[in-house]
Amino acid sequence: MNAGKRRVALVGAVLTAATVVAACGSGQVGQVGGSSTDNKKLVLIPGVQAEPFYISMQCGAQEEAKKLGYDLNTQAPQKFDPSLQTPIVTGVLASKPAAVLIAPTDDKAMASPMQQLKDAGIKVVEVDTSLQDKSIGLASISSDNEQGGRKAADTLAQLVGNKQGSVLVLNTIAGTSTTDARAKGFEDEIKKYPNLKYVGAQYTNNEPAQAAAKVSATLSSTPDLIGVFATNLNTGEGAATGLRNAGKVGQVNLVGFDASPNEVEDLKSGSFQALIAQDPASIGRKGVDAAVAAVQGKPVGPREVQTDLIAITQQNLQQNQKYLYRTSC
Ligand code: T6T
Repeated sequence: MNAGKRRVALVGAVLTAATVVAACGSGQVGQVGGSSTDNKKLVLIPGVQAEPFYISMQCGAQEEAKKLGYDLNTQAPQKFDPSLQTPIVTGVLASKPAAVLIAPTDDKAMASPMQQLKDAGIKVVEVDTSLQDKSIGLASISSDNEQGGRKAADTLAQLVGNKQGSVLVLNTIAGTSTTDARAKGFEDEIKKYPNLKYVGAQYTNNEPAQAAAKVSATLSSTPDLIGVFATNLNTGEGAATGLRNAGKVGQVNLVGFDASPNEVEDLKSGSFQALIAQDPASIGRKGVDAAVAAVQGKPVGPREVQTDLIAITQQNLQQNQKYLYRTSC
């Protein structure tokens, strides 16, 4: 055992002893770590702060926590980056909540800090993104992202009709479980349409400006570009800017993921032809349900829970208002 692990083990042992003593003192049967049944603290750690997808998730989680008599505190990194999310996890560990709901920003790099939560007796639930290691999170709540990618491919093919041309995927950061799955679903499904030539995926680092630049560069190198699939909100917003700058709105069909207020405005004005919207508030609510069940020692339910996805176009926007993301609760 190295020095770091020994320190974590020691802290874990002290926390366990302290919790048992406290619980015995109040006449209750104690559980280990942060998860005694009278601990009502939950923490949500989204992928990035001030972003409508995660704000909507937070709203759903907060509502559900309140209903169940728990306090939910949210702490998010400034960027979608495991080196910024890790210190948040470490700080949360010290505050000993009963459970943590987390959207890991990398499917491998976040395993070690999340394991520390688990080792301290804190219940861990994944919301939205997930780790490759399935042994840390008790439950994982997300959209069926691969199916979302397939839906994007079918929607794009329908929009293009019989025309021929090239299609591009703009992805975010490799190692993000959700967007990797969306790109894979799209890539598999687009093969069904021989009139569409898939020219591969490019990464935007989750930066709208990089997405806009990649669209401009691809328009120069691939003059028959007929479609773009942007795998998330920032990438989609940037791709729409790129098409506007190049005067290609409507000529190149843009299918985005998510439904931020900017994306919805861009759908109305025709920069996007379709958006694959998720249901982040449900992800938050179901995440809290799983976390509270675990804290109370009840069955958590299935480990993988999938929430709705819907393809929104100008035609069906009106009846799908409940899927549009929020910027405050
Ligand atoms: O698309 C969502 C989320 O599902 C993904 O994991 C990361 O990007 C978003 O937060 C949108 O920016």
